[in-house]
Amino acid sequence: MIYILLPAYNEEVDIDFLVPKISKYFSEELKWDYHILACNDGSKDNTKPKLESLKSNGLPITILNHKINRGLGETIRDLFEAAAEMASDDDIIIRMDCDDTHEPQFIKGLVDKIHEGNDVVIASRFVEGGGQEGLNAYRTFISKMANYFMKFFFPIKGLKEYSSGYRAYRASLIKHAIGTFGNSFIQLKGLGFSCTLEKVIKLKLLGAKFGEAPMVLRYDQKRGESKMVGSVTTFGYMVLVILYYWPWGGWRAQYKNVKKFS
Ligand SMILES: Nc1nc2c(ncn2[C@@H]2O[C@H](COP(=O)(O)OP(=O)(O)O)[C@@H](O)[C@H]2O)c(=O)[nH]1
Ligand SMILES: [Mg+2]
Repeated sequence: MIYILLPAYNEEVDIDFLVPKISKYFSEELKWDYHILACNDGSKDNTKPKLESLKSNGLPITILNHKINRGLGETIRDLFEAAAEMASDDDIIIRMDCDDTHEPQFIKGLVDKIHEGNDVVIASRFVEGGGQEGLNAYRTFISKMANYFMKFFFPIKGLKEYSSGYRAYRASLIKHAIGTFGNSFIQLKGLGFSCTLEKVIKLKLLGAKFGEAPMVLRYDQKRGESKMVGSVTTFGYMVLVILYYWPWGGWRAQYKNVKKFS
């Protein structure tokens, strides 16, 4: 079973494009069992009724709801905890953006790489067959700098794409991570999209094996506004560097003796 996690904040427009595509891809091409877990994070638009009508039309979807907007960190925590409860060890959990920039057609490549022996596979713009469309020069530059920054402070062999939230995880790894870190699996909850990087760091501390599969980021298809607050997210990245190294070796020392994932 494949679980698809969708964090959704004011995504009433793009959800109507993305979700039917996921459903069509699974039922007509992959012919695999899948289940969507979507979290409406206190949206002020019609995201919640949209999700509910998709469910009443027979889509395999579980909807989590936050009455107030709690941010991506808490939403991701809730989605991963719910998925870990529902999934069996050999299931796969895939997290995508809801803004229709992450095409479902790349799921097969992610899953294949898990079956080749990786524990986490990141949908990457920076491998052969990957790329991006529709990102302006400023956003391209910022994204490149952010990825250099992450690679410098948190080197993982062979990994080039750190900031993409489109990833596949072994469900057994997520269960192991929640069992190990508890509520600290995602510790920086109010700091923008830094939770996406924190997950990589925490899984690296568990000895997870990372891989990448190609993805073309379709920013040209995004109809809603970006919710990325660059300043908060950048601050979150800095905090992660400090926590990872400091004091007395930071998280590297603190989690040195935890049971590794194998
Ligand atoms: N739950 C929740 N999701 C959010 C929030 N902000 C952004 N998201 C979701 O996180 C994903 C990434 O945001 P997005 O606007 O696509 O960022 P961008 O692709 O970097 O421009 C999307 O699925 C959003 O709906 C938030 O405050 N709460
Ligand atoms: Mg996005």
